[in-house]
Amino acid sequence: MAEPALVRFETENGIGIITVDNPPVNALSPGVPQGIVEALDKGNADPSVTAMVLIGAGRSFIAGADIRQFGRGPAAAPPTRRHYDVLDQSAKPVVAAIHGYALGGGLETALACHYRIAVPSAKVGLPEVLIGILPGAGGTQRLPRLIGPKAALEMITSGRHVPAEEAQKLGIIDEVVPEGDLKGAAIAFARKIADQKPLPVIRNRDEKLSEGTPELFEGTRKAIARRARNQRAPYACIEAVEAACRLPFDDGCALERKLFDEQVGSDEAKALRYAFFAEREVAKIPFIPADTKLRPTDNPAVIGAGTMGGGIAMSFADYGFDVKITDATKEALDRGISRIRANYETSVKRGSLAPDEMERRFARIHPVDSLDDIKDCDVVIEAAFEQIPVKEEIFKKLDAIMKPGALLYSNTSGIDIDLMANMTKRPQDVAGTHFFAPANVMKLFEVVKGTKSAPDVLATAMALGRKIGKVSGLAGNGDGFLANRSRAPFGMEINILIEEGALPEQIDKVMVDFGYPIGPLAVSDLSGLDIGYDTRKRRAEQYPNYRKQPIADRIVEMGRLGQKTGAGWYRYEPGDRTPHPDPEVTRIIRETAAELGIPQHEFSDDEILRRLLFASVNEACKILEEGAALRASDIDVMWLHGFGFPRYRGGLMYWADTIGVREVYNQIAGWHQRYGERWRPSDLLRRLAESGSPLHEAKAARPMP
Ligand code: 3H9
Repeated sequence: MAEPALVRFETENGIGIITVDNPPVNALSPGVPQGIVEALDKGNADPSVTAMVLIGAGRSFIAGADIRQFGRGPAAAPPTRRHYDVLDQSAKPVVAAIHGYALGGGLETALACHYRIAVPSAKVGLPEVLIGILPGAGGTQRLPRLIGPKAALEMITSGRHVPAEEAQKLGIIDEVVPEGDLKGAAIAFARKIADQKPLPVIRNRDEKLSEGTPELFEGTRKAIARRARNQRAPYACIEAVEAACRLPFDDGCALERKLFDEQVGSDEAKALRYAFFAEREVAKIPFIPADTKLRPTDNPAVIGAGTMGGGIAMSFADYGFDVKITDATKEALDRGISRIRANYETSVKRGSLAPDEMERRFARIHPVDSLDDIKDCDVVIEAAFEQIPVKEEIFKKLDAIMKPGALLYSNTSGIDIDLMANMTKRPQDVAGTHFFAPANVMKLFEVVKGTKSAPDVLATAMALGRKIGKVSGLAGNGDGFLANRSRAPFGMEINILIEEGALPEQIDKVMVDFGYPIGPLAVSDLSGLDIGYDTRKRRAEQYPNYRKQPIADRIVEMGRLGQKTGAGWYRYEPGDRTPHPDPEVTRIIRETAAELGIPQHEFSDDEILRRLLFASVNEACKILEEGAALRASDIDVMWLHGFGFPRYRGGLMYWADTIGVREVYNQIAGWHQRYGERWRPSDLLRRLAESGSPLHEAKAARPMP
């Protein structure tokens, strides 16, 4: 059977309709640009055609170049006529009819058309910077000519998706048309143009630019410096827009192309492309069919109005859900509701949330007195105290009152899901849905599989996470599940390094230079050191071999709980969050180390980085060995969205591959000899090193229990 055509051409009422049909997102894969060129040639050659419409089949206009083709070397024969140029030069006007997404090369295609219309739900953008490149098909030259360099610079350096109505205000879209019959509206629009004499073929390459001042570009460079640290793509974007203001169109395009070619094969671009595809992969659970029927989740409830429960309720409200929330006492519930309100008010004060939108969201959060008030909910997320008797009481009660088929999820970060599942007569309906603090901000949503969790209960949890703007990933039900377990050795190694003579400020600097937005010790001060202290105490009681962290304990026992007490690993001035290195902390470290007889060393930055991250790489391999993670790339996604790992380094395992699996293994094996058992290399790591297979491509060694 012949392959279906990627691009179709037909005529309707004197208008040529060019339809791109390359599911799922109409990427500009090989064959699509050529198809557009052929269709344009047909339309221009056909005397009955006066204007043309370019439209996408399925759910989108065109989502951009086919990212999978990047890094595969040059195409066998680069096209002699690029569809952007052929569009631009078409003698007959072409109207881009946009629904879904017009992104990257897709928006560049639309910009090369002479008119653009869109439905209100459509989004346009040049998100190339997010995959480590810059627009490479004239976007940096056409967009500033269309909407001015300032607005173009903002769109191109942020990569954000701009909704149709805003795009119309900016001048990208000529007309927003009602949803429903985009093709009909585009034909009508094209007819209106075709009736004019001479034919108005508007090419924005001809526009002149004026307002691009050196201050604008310097100001943008300064403004992005923090988030663009260690990256080149955002600066290449600025350079290309700057060129649009100073060079003729074709010269600007040549510079843009040169920068694009330099950037597309860079380590930064490779890592960001990897992250993009890893984020799509993490959504797939190989042992659950993709067409599994999901359970309803329209009517959620949260149990526990503490910091986590409140943040979870906000996550629902932020994405349009009406959510019920309850707590054991009226006081706790009232306190929780006040905290939610205060959190929203902070966002309003910061300017990130409009006051009326805040009221809308707040009104979706419904406090209720007791568990009986949530019995008809489709889904419950339990976020009560992390104590087994508390969980027992709640799950037994839920079992007794909830309607059949209701989803019983727990936000626990440390309690065995099976324990809770087995407190009910419906263990198949129970699973973990682990949020990361602050729950309304952090994107990671760890779905924890209990031994008896039903496939549709897991699939629904994964989908629910996505519905509230999270990145869902599946974890096995081991101690610490997946994300926290893989990070625990990183935290432990920080404390050991400090005992051995590294200072908090040195460790934080290494990690910030590496790309973290903030160092791990400054983060601990921000969240409060008492949380870790309590966890350590619990673990020490639970596990007799648990390695104590005497310096961290001593800091807390001195009343230094972090920012909230004005001192932790650092000291703080009143009303100021800047961490200042504290000689008192140095004294505690030196004194405690001397008492314990731990020799002190100087550490190079590289040694610190490797000690911290390799410890976690080894643990991640053990997790894969046990089948508690499906794929190494899932672990990477969890580090990106749960722990602020720098995205342009791909993720923990991807980064380790940039060092080399053999080197990572040899280093860990060496430390095993030197420091003992905690560095015992995982078998999986050894096997990967022996075969030279990349860490980031590793899969679970056995099925998830
Ligand atoms: C570019 O255009 C460069 C030009 O300037 C210059 C060229 C010379 N390519 O995300 P989803 C796949 S750079 C290949 O789950 P959604 C995706 O992997 C490009 N594949 O759907 C997934 O596959 P699978 C600039 C792509 O509805 C499936 O489509 N454009 C591409 O949640 C569904 O994706 C971008 O950066 C692609 N471009 O979100 C846009 N896009 O089912 C990148 C998607 O096998 N794309 N796939 O896992 C997106 O941001 C989102 O996919 C989008 C839809 C918002 C469009």
